[in-house]
Amino acid sequence: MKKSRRDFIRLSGMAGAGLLLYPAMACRAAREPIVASASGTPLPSGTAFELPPLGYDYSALEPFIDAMTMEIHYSRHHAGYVKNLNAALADPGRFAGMGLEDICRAVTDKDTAVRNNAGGHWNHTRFWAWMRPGGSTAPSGVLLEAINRSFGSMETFRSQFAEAAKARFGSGWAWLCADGKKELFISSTPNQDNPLMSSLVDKPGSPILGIDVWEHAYYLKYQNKRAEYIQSFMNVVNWDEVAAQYAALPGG
Ligand code: MN3
Repeated sequence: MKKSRRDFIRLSGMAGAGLLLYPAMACRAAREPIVASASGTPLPSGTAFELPPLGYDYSALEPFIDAMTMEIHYSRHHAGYVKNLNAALADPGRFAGMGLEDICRAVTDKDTAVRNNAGGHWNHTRFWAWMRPGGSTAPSGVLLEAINRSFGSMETFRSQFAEAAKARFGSGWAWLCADGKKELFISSTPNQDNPLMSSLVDKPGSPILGIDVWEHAYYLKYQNKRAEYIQSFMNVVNWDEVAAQYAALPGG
């Protein structure tokens, strides 16, 4: 935990120094801190949340995710959630001193602005790390065993995950989650909610993979063809990142 926190602080400083304009420059440093910034580690008091480095070029996921979508999604949408989260926490109340993940766990249906923007920040921070330039890797080891145990096969998982993403009405996310025993399940949430928000979801869990199915995530390239976008997303999944997040969960 100590290392994660140090990395987060270091990265926050880099982001403030202008690396946001050149996300590719942050490539090497982005891997660990993307997880760290979304962890439950409390921020030092008085520190605002910051947009983490993307970790790759806007064009790096072409042809599956186009550069203009990535640029707008990251520099406008994600940046907007960060800005609005900081505004919502200007008077932090019971969220004082909490890390982003703990805020997600604590929000209720009374905390509209914090719920939407803490969710937006956490979800997108993970989302960038769940994709990788150069095409999808493949799950292996204990993660593949867990997928096979819960869904029977990788192919069945893929079709059930795609179905959850397709079936989400309006804006939201579909998730691959682990429960307290590290058993996997698929779920879907509206808007910027996520399965950490235990008072707001049917089945709480720790998301280890998620797909953004808001139209802003795909409409420029795919228009109304959400199913094609979902297939393209599956072509750039960073299963090494998913496996690392699964391995880091307690329990099992
Ligand atoms: Mn989005």
